[in-house]
Amino acid sequence: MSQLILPKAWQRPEKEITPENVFNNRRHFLKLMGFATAGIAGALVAPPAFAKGMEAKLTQWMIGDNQTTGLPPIANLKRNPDYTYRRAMTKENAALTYNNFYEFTAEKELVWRTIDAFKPRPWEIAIGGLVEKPGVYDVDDFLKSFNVEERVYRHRCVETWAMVVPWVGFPLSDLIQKVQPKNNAKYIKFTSFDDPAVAPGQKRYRDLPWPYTEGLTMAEAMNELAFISTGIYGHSLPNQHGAPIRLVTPWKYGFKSIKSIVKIEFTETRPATFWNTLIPKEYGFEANVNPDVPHPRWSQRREKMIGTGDVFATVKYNGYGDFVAELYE
Ligand SMILES: Nc1nc2c(c(=O)[nH]1)N[C@H]1C(S)=C(S)[C@@H](COP(=O)(O)O)O[C@H]1N2
Ligand SMILES: [Mo]
Repeated sequence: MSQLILPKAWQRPEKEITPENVFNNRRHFLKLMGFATAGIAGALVAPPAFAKGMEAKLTQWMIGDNQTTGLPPIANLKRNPDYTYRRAMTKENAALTYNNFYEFTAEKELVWRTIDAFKPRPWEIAIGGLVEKPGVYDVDDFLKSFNVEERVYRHRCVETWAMVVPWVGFPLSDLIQKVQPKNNAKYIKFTSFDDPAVAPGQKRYRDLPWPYTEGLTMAEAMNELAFISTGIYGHSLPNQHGAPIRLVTPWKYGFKSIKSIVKIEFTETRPATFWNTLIPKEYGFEANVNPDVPHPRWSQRREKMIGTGDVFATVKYNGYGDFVAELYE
């Protein structure tokens, strides 16, 4: 199906895994998942107390009152006023220090501390499958042809934490128009990197269905809300948010918003995806935010903002029904 020629670094290293390791690792990973979930009610209010030496790293990311990462600001950035969020913006230090990025660790407070070996440059992105213009591009060359804007979006993790952050990027539909999918393309599949040498979670939980993958229908992908993010808070993406390029689908649970993309493919059939493969009963392919459909292990009626601990009622489609409800009628 795919015409891609994959660079060596993306190929899964042939590692021997014994059945015993597979079982223990998977059980441990899933246990951590459950544990993290049970901790939600208490955890998120303040950024964690950092171990000695780690404060310096955070300070390095947070320059003065702007709480920026120290990454250079993006010039002439315009905030698109079409997307209202009706909630207080999350402070950057809260978003930087509470992440889901299972390639690194299953513990959200620790992602930012396990991510320095990961290098988002140089980076290649492959476009393939049912598309007129397949190719492998240097990410910076590829991104040059898109105009970035800022959009403030709500984000709702399936595990009930939420945030409001200013993403920098461009509509996914711009990318799709550029690469010209064929008429029989029905889905778009995204693939993250696979490199256990720099990602301790991938090394430890080697039997999970890496690389992380996600997908959308073409209609969802063409919706104006679907966004390719290359930055956050006015600068490029720090590692923990999915550098150098990620997806943002704010009407869906956060796990759909795949980070650190290396491959985008157009397919005729629905692609297998990471969480859906691992636990299909708990993580559906569609995964639209919906307070009326509980997760098998917890209610989805309420959500808690990271940084402040404010609790809100969860809204269908995460409040973006005006944009997307028609896709599902
Ligand atoms: N590659 C990859 N992408 C990922 C994840 C992940 O573990 N790996 N976690 C997802 C989940 S569950 C959420 S809630 C968001 C979190 O994004 P943030 O850490 O930038 O807030 O990223 C999503 N994208
Ligand atoms: Mo999530």
